[in-house]
Amino acid sequence: MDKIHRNQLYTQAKEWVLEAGQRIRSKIDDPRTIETKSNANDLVTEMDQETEQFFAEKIRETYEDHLVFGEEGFGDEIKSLDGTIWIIDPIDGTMNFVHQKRNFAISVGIYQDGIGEIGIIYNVMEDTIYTAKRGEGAYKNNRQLAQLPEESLLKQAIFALNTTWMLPENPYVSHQGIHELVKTLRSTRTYGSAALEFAFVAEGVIDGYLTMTLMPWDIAAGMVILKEVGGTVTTAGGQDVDMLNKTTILACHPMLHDEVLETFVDLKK
Ligand code: 2AM
Ligand code: CA
Ligand code: CA
Ligand code: CA
Repeated sequence: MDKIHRNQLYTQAKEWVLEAGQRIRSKIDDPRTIETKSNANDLVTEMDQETEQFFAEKIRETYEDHLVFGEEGFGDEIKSLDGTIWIIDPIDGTMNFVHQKRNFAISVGIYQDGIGEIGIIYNVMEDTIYTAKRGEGAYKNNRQLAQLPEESLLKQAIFALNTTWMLPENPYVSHQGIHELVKTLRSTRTYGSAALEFAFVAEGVIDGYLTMTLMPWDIAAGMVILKEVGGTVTTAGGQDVDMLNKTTILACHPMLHDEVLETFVDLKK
């Protein structure tokens, strides 16, 4: 994608994200219809659905040949990464949206033939927007984010970790491995929005994010943003991320990435 095209697309995408965010904010105190999906804690509201529909309609009206890959099913059936694909999570952190009325984000990644060109993560209630265009740096609002520092050590790092997969019955990581990781880290945080967790790593307010079950729409924007500040993003086993399927994620400073992979992430096969 050439720079002029990318800039035009970025300007349009950002405008729609801000508009969608404004709609959510204006309805934040409305009564909610909350449904569940795969289990009792997997929530979805009419606002998740309306917001995804908003994007799907705008994109289809404006860019006939673009495709939409979204969580709530208003997009296209995506079987390959060919073409221009908007990978959208209309509300990332639905549980926070429902329970806290904050700490959730709109996440939009635009990919061209599998390459992340644009990433936008909007912390709706804070009115904070993280953006990146490939090769042009990452921004928080109008301020460019610094490159990650040259050196980083696990013993001084804060990682975002979701405590549910640290339970004994988790099928992914051995008990011993995860205990060692938690003991070695300076501390952990759990924010409940994968997109914001990526944005916080890019911003340098946390140093890494390790998680076991994410979908492409959770990470598409965050990967573009984090790569622009020199972060490394792979699966928890160090492989390239598959942008079509469910995946594990290790997103952090390159030095920490090696340290986590070498020492602690002892994935169960
Ligand atoms: P969501 O709010 O859009 O569903 C919470 O730790 C994070 O994990 C959120 O980003 C949440 O996205 C995501 N998440 C929740 N359930 C998930 C699931 N079953 N598969 C993948 N991601 C999930
Ligand atoms: Ca969801
Ligand atoms: Ca999500
Ligand atoms: Ca969502």
